[in-house]
Amino acid sequence: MKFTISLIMLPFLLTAQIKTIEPVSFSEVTITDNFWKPRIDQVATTTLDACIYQTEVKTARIRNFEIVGGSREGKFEGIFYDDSDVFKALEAIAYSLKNRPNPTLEKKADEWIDKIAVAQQADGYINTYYTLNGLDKRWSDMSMHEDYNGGHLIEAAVAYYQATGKRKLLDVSIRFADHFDSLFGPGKRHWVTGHQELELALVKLYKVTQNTKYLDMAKWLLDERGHKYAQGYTWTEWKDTAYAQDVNPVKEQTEITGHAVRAMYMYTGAADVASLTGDEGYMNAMKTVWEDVVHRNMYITGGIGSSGNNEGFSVDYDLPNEQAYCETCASVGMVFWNQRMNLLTGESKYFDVLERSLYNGALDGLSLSGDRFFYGNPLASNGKHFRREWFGTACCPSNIARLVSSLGNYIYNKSSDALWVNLYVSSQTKLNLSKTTVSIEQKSNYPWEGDISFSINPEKKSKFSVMLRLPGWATGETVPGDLYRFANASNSVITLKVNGKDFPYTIDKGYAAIVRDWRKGDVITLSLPMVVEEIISKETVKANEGRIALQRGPLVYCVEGADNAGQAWNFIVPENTTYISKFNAELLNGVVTIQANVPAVTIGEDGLNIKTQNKTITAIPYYSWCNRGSNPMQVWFPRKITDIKINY
Ligand code: FUB
Ligand code: ZN
Repeated sequence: MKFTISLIMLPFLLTAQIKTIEPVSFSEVTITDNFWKPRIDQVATTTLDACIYQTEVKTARIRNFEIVGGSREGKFEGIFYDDSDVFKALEAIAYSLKNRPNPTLEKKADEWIDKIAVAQQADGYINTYYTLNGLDKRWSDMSMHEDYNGGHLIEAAVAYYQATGKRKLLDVSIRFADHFDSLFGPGKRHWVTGHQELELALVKLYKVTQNTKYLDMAKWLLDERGHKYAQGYTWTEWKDTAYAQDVNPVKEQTEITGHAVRAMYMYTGAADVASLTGDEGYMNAMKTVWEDVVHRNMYITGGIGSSGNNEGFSVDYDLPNEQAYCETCASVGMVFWNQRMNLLTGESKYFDVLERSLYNGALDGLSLSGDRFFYGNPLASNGKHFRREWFGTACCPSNIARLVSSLGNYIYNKSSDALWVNLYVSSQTKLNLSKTTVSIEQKSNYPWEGDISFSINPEKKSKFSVMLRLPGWATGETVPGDLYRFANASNSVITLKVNGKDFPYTIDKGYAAIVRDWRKGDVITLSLPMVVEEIISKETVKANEGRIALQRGPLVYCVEGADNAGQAWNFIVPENTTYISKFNAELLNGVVTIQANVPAVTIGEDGLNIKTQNKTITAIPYYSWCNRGSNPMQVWFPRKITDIKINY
């Protein structure tokens, strides 16, 4: 029979081709890592307790649900998006229950879920703010986060169902999604979400239910933007169309604008929709906007959204250090979006950026004690910043908690005959590759050391590809684009061996491709050069003029007063400085420090003169600063004395 491809079939074929790469779920990955396992355990034992205490005891978030459900009397207390924090905490609990089963925690989650279910209206609507302040006003103001709250409900429900098999919350979320669908969509009312989130959540709901209605809704929501459909509606909270990424249709967008978290969530949903539908308009727009973010608007920490005014982007290259807003949630959003971009394209550069945001901008949001948080993550401090127990707008704590506890989602991708290793995190997983079951064990002391081993154990001899990400920082590319570059290209090389012998790998989209017949007991060893690199930023970034930053492996470093006699702003780092790095198990839960002997400026005893004398400065990983009280801190160090800001 002759087989021809019709134009109508093309999108489906594209979809089939694109969809072949998928992430290995956190539920199939056991993390054993020296760096991450203690953080994941700490989220389970400490961070979640803090979230539960704040959500249930210190604030009225759970009480609002009880009042709606009738088990308590009272009025709504809090902010209209507070329900979302309950859902995000539940999502973090779900991942955590899989990582570390805990019947008491599960009982608490079930209790919350019962209260949420009772608070759902008969038509599927769920929102404590409007239910207690007048249901007649619901869905009248696109900026009031009803859909944002609903999106977080869906994400929590999917995670809880996947972790526990319990579907009560999933059913609540399906009723909410169906309620939304009954009001909005083609031929019904327009809706431009004030805070994007529902798009990516609906994709998750589609994946778990396989009901294409939810994928269509996600795409419809994205298609709604950029047509001024919001005009004529009340927008209490919205500032302008650029703030809300509503100037142009998403498919025609080329520049990043506005609120950073909203943008990240929207582009995550758009990349998801592009992967699942093969829609080239979304694919191309995503790539262009991503370049605008990474090439012109991203901090070296992978943080984004420099301006506090709009909690987002300002103009290109406006990256102030001390005033950097860099919300923790925006870095978490960078992790989401870059994962989806990698799935869409197969290119490793998206994981290079993801790794940067994860280990630096996002992880900085969580204290080493697990119960203090940063909302903003500046790259310089005069010593007045401090970590807080909670915030009035408390989006960041549960966001970092859900990210850390779902880390297993980001380590591996798979197809029918290939495994991609995206993150170097010691872990075990078992997969079907080329029709056989393969156990994989990854081991390293990353990010402190660059030697990584993989035991590959197929049940029977089999040919498949193992693709190892060659991080940009190890191949001489600081960050994709030219915003940042290494001052001196290091001569260190990457080595890759299979069973102790050099393997002649090819490079495919930034991954070392090892294609061969694998047998039980095969071992890959990858050695990445962990050297201290000086980074220079493009001259157009005025804040970093005449300055360098330090990076070792994936970690960006800073100098904090606590290690430097209370000072972090009084030294210069001239060219040809020598750096010594060493692991200090006693410091900050164990970190590699970088030390250098450099000129430091002090004010003479007479108060009339300044003098310069050499001192040893100690730099620590950026994520670990401000864990010993408030301290001055800097990431970008001056080369010359004229660039020292002596005030600090
Ligand atoms: O609007 C909900 C959350 O509050 C946003 O994601 C954060 O940026 C903060 O504005
Ligand atoms: Zn936040």
